[in-house]
Amino acid sequence: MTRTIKIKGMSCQHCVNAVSKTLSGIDGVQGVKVDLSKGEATFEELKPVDDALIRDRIEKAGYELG
Ligand SMILES: [Cu+2]
Repeated sequence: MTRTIKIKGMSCQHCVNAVSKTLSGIDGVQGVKVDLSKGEATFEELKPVDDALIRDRIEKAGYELG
């Protein structure tokens, strides 16, 4: 399943890389694409991924789900 999430706080390519790496590090997440101008990340879920886990990892990386 393809999922798109909104992420607040990204301002440059460094942020894009940090968010990509963070999401890619979650078990079951693959093919992460981050759109800086839209403030969005799109990825494939190979298995159901807990929303709370995504939120937690994004916040630990210094960003916020929008
Ligand atoms: Cu940045």
